[in-house]
Amino acid sequence: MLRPQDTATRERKPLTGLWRFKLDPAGEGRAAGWFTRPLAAAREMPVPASFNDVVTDPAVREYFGDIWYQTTARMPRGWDGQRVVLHFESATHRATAWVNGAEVVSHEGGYTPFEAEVTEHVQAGEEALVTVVVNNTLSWQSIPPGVIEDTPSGKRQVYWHDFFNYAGIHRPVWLYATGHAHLTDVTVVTGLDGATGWIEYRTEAERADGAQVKVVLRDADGAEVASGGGASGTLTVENAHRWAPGDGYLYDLEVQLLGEAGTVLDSYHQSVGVRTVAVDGTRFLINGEPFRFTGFGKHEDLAVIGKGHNDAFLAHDVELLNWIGANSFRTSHYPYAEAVLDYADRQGIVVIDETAAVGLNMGLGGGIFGGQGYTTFSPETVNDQTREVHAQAIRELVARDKNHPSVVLWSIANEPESDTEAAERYFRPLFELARELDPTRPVGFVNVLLAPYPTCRVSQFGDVVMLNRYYGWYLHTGDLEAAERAWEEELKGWASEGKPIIITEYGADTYPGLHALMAQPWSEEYQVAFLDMNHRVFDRVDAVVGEHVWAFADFATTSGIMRVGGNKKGVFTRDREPKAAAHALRRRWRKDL
Ligand code: GCB
Repeated sequence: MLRPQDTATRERKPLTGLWRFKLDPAGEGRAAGWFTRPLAAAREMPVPASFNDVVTDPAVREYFGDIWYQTTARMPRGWDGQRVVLHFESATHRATAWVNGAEVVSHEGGYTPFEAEVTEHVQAGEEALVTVVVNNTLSWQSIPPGVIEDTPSGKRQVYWHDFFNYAGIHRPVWLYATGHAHLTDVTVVTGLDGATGWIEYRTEAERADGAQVKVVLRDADGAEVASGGGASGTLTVENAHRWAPGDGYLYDLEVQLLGEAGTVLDSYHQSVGVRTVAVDGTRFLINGEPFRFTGFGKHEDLAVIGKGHNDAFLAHDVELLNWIGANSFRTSHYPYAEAVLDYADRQGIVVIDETAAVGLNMGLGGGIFGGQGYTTFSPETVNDQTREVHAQAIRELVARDKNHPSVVLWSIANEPESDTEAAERYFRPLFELARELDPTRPVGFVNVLLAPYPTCRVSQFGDVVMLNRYYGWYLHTGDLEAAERAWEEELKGWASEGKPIIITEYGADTYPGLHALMAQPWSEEYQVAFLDMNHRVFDRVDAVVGEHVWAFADFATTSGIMRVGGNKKGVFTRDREPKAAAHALRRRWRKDL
């Protein structure tokens, strides 16, 4: 699937703004044909945004089930005779859409795009009724999973990940038009041979019998540097300007589909960063040079709009990453908006790209250790069907993000159960799948403290070891000396595996403004001391090639005794003000100061 674009042959129209919105607790809307007419008794809701924090009614905030969104869009007059597509960048966690009463598409998974051709249901110059039913219920067969429990006060959605289950239409929705003969996919893989770069490209097209493909590569100044023809091929670039951390240099590959007499039937622009990624022993190499990750696990999480994408916060967050000396982040715990990855490409920020497979561990719940009363892997819980949904999530992640130079590593799950035979059986084929889909990038998963060295049975499949560890917080709370000893011992065990180790999470909840001379947990001083202790340990273990603090900013969670107005492990507050730890990290990471 290609991202909607405005090009010489393509035109798009955003459907962002206020949509009609209505909850459907009785689940009656489909049978009653709510998609055939304007939604009755609807309120208005912004798109893109989560609906949860826009409202004032707790019952709406916590609602799970069918949620209807509807808008009316006028087709541009110039789209007569064109192929028209309705495209969603995401709808959380699943959706079905109708155009003028006709069902056009259904999609499972809250963080990847989907689309449908709607040509036969619309008319240029006329209005079209676009209706979507989004469903935010989590089950054992959703990624992430959850269950609905019966409680004395009614049904309750339970899930095991430590962030609020925001839902709605979080990213832009588009209508776009192309000619009937059109490109459907472009893949680029890049390599380096000394100063020479090469770009292997593959294209796919539909309704394009007899059409030819022509490609032109231009540098950032617009000068043509290479060209070629054919549905696939290889271009070489002498003295290539490499994409590198901190230097987001991009070439533009224009792919044209040509008809008889050279008419341009379709044109698509793919940005290309020429770089390589490899793992060599305990080193993580970008362009053949050892790379050390500094940065954070993040969230898409903002006041009022929840997981709604916002360009101002994107630009500001990247300013803060640069200010603090972070060269990378992980899309914990789901694929982020595509605009985020485009921006990371242009800014030279390195990304660990994660699926939404979080919470597949019944030893954990909402950041709290302790049995959840279920068995993780069983025919009734996380089962073969779940694994197929998980596999599809990996396919869609790779399909969406394969061309981003910023993405250097796939993370196929966060903190699943990983010390059992069932876990080994579940994950082996998923690693095989990820490798088959993308042989060019390393693959890993994030290991939890419940499967410490040497008990993990899944890390054997990874090219890198990714560890979330909370020595000094959940373990040895307040006793950094004991934490330091225990942490170093475990880490040295992992180092003996001979793979690069990235510490994907380490962090301490910190209430901004709380101070303690004796560095007590929750104080700003303790967060600094906690990070210092971790850094001493990392600096003694050569195999550690990355440190991602948990978390970039404070974020919303479900409520509970372990959370004070959400998770407070942010180095920045939710509104992006620095805690003392931000300055301490800046001193460690900004080598130029
Ligand atoms: C973890 C999870 C993350 C939580 C964090 C915490 O290990 O990966 O989602 O928010 O711990 O703060 O407990």
